[in-house]
Amino acid sequence: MTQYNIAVVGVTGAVGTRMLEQLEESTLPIETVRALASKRSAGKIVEFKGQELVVEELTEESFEGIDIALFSAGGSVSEKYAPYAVKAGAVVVDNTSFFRQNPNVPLVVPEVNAHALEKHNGIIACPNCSTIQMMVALEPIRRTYGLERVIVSTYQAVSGAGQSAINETNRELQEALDGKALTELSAEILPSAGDKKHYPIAYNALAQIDVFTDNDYTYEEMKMTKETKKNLEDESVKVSATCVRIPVLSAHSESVYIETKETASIEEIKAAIAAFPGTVLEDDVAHQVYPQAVNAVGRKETFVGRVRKDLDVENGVHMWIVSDNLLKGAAWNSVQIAESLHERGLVRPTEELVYELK
Ligand code: 25A
Ligand code: L14
Repeated sequence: MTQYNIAVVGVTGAVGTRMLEQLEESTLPIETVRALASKRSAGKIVEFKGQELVVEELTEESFEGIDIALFSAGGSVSEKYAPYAVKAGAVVVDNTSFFRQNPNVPLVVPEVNAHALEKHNGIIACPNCSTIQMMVALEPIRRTYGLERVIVSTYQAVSGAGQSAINETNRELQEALDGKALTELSAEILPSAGDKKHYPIAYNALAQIDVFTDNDYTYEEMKMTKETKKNLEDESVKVSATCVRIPVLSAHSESVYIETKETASIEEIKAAIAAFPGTVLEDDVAHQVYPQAVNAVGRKETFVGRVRKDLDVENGVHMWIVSDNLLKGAAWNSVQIAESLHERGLVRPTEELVYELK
């Protein structure tokens, strides 16, 4: 039987370390794993199935003999190196935003559109974490009742911004507990490493994730809009998002309002969610049962609760969607795509390179 050589790019990061864990648990037949990161991390040791792997510096030559390459080291790293991986004969599963809107690149959540893998050209993109968990929760409803519009507000964990944002949050929380005034705390990363000003997240809520675009939405919000349309293969679905960072380390929560095309009862909507792979209905308000971030950490599923009718709009439904942003939102969705590629016989070199080598 075929055994794959797998590369993980950004292996020491918040997402990369989870990718190794998900590969360990995976049904994929794995021959070797190559641990790749920046020069800064080269020489560090990571563990895979009890073996020690030495982290190597990522170069254009890193992908010789590699069948599957998982990328999560930021958009600029994927832009430069993913085409070299494809050229070397690997299939790339990319976690960053760089290739998501490229027409040659399928944007895949396996429960929703695994069929889109069939026409891959060497790179498959993973949607943004906030989009992925919303897609697994909404697809069962969309399939039966149609989806007219989505209005979402997110409550996002800091780990989405990488290990350095986790460290910054813990430092601020400790300083605050030690008595420092909340307005005196310093910040270098959040709300967005790429923006000019930085604000403390300790005991705060920041209505900015990523930088602002010229329509006054942030990139994170516009990613949710565009990626929902591409993943559902439906440009007509209306999507507006407000993305907010809260001082939670892992697991994103979302308040989602939808309008379906066909009228459905709440019982029918709940049954559709409960029957769908990858989602868990956690909704029993009589016993105060609803999804919570702390319970979702370390789990691959997406949890849905507080499902209820809008008070005014006949086809309007509200719900609360929670999932581990580093697992279904990133590492697990990537490994799950690799498993789907394997099951469909799609782990193969690409004949014509359709990406630019830089
Ligand atoms: O632009 P994008 O694609 O939208 O991505 C923006 C951010 O979103 C995160 C991603 O964090 C990035 O910060 N992200 C992307 N997809 C995500 C998803 N689905 C997602 N988050 C959640 N869910 P990341 O942790 O995946 O990777 C980027 C990290 O790079 C590190 N870094 C920052 N500045 C750096 C730097 N590394 C080296 N030099 C610098 N000057 C940083 O955090 C950042 O968050 P880290 O320390 O956790 O490093 C993660 C791993 O990436 C390797 N790496 C970084 N640069 C390179 C590299 N490897 C090879 N070549 C490089 N040039 C690091 O070594 C580490 O292993
Ligand atoms: O586009 O900072 O996949 O929480 C997901 C995590 C963007 C940044 C993406 C964060 C990233 C985001």
